[in-house]
Amino acid sequence: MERNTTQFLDLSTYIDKLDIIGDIHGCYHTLVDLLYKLGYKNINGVWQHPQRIAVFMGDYIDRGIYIPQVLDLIKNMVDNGKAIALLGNHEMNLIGVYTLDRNGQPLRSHKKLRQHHVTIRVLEENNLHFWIEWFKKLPLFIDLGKIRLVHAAWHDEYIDIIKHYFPDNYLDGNLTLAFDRSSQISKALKYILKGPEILLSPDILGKLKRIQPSYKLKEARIRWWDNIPDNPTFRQATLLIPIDEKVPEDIKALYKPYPEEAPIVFFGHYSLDSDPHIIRHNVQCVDFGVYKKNFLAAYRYNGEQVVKEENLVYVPYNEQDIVLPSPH
Ligand SMILES: [Mn+2]
Repeated sequence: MERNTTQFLDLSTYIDKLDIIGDIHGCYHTLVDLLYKLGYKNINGVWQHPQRIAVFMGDYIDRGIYIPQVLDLIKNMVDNGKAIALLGNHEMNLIGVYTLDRNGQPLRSHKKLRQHHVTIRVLEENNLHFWIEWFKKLPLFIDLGKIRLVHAAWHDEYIDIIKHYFPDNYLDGNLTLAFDRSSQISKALKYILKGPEILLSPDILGKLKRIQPSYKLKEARIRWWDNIPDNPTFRQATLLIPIDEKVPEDIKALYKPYPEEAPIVFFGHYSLDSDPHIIRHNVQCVDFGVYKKNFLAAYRYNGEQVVKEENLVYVPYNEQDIVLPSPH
């Protein structure tokens, strides 16, 4: 089997030398700040560390305008064996709006193009198609035994479905089922790339707008790693929703808590707006919301059994990065 160039690096050789970097969303200057802080240098156009490997957790595009620079930097590292880049839900969405089914219809509705307005504006059309092909080759998850890496959420059964459907671990072949919401493979991809969610009612959204004006989603993201109590409140069951009303759905049907004794799982996606902190001994989010002008974070993994606060390295949003609001 021909090896996919984005996955040729044997990460198991670097298991105790990984720098796991959160969602960048076009914030190139902040990324350079973080790489400097981690001891990486630009040598002949390739950012690198003498001993370590970077793992990028997906969501390179949308929101910030320096997307071409971010993509070039990451692809150069990947091509030179200095980094691995995972697929994020934003890249998956972009693939969907530009891939046609056999009737010539996009796999993901063009009504969803608005999410990508910055990406489409800053990439030339040719480059847009080049990058979409590159995204299709990015790994969907990585399981190194001792640690696991995925854009949003880990779920053993869904990972097994993905392994079965995409044995090369990237979005190759016919993607129709992957974007058909009723299929098992689309549910599996949605879980690992977006994490489990609940749709918010207009009533809850209204309350949220008053207490948390920065909240822009229509869904609530479930704390999937937690053993959430029965009949929980939004505050207990979700992220970034400090409301003490009960969740009206059976939350247990929507997610599977991540076991306390499982390997450490690293993910991005959640754009947390607090200071970077440890989530749980075997659960670590590395996305602290750079596009919200918070932090770009990395976890420096050195082979430990439980995550440690001192291995979180982060830099504040760099004002040279320009983030454009999503149109409504
Ligand atoms: Mn994401």
